[in-house]
Amino acid sequence: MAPKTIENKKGTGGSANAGAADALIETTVRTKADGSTVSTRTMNQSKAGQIETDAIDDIQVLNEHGEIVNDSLDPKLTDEEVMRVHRAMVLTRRFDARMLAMQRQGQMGTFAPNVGQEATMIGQVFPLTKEDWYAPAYRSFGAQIWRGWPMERLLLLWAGYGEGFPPPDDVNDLPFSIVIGAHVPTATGVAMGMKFKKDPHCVMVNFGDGASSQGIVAESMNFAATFHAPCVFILENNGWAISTPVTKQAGVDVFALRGVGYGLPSMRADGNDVLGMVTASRVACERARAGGGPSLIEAVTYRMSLHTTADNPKVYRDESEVKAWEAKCPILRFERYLKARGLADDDTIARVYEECEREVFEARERFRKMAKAKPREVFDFVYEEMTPELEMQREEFFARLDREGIE
Ligand SMILES: Cc1ncc(C[n+]2csc(CCOP(=O)(O)OP(=O)(O)O)c2C)c(N)n1
Ligand SMILES: [Mg+2]
Repeated sequence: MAPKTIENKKGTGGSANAGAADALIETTVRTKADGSTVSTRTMNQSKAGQIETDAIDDIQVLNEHGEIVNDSLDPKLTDEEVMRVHRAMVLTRRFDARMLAMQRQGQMGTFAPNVGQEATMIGQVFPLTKEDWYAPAYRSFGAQIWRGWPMERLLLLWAGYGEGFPPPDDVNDLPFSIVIGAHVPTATGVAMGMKFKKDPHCVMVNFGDGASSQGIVAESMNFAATFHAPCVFILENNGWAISTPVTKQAGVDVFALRGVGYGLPSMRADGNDVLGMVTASRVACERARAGGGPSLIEAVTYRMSLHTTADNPKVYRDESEVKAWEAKCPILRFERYLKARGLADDDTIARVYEECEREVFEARERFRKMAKAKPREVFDFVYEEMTPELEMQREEFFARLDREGIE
């Protein structure tokens, strides 16, 4: 069978290579009973491996050694900005590690770790303003902290407290959905509304490689493209959708091609290079705000840790794959860059880790003071009007709590 791989060629964002595409189409002419002819155009699968497209921009600024490999794409962040980006990535990782420890100690609910994806997280939200909207998926707490979510609120959220769920009043984020891809049409809808109201801002939504196979995600991208909605789609290709590898997720290995199919300007960024992510995201946000419509960014990264705390990846993936990605660590790479830029040495970096660790501990203390179980809430939040059976159960349960002196 012909290989299905479509190789991506480094490009400049021009139109797809029409010549190569034409060569893939075969025209068959069939004569009907009445003598008229119909022609059918089909894809010549035997040539599918030969598609070359320059419709996708490849974006990398820092290589694995922290060296600038493409100066023209460098977002030229100030000293203060790069240090803030570094701190945000470290804070994300410390928060992640602490939440995992808390979960293992029974103090935290199930959550989806973010280790290895910090550059994707922070790079994508860096260009957003407070007025722009952000619709995160469930593995996005680094980005949420950057956007202004207090860490204790995120701890409440993952520990199952209702008050942790709504975004803070002054943060233009949407609540996320555990139903894969379900938040993507909402983001497109908000973007379409913004266009209608001539609101000059944009909406960013992130989702995974697995989510990109959901029909609703395809519909959302198509709607956004058709109606020119100011929406930035971030497709986080982290190699896995629970135990399904990307090789079993799609007939292409370049997920950015999905955007090309809808007519979205599409980029493929090194998701472990925070500067590349900032550039890709900035280009897409500026395009959206300027009336240029939606874009797609495939962020190529890797889920270093568990899918969620309920999962053990050792049963379905080879640890050597994880080891290979350790060398591409987004934080270590950025630290090499900071050192070469003369902004940090081992001591300054160690101090950032200590300060972030302290911040996380302080948030944990605030969380512990707030996390008071409210058993009477178990009947709230599901039905606007409860069924008679539930009413009865509630009465019975409340009577028992009253007898036992529980609030
Ligand atoms: C509609 C729906 N189907 C299945 C699931 C179970 N599920 C939870 S996470 C997940 C994989 C998602 O993978 P991906 O989109 O790549 O995101 P990642 O977890 O890798 O960040 C699945 C199938 C779900 N939550 N919702
Ligand atoms: Mg994934």
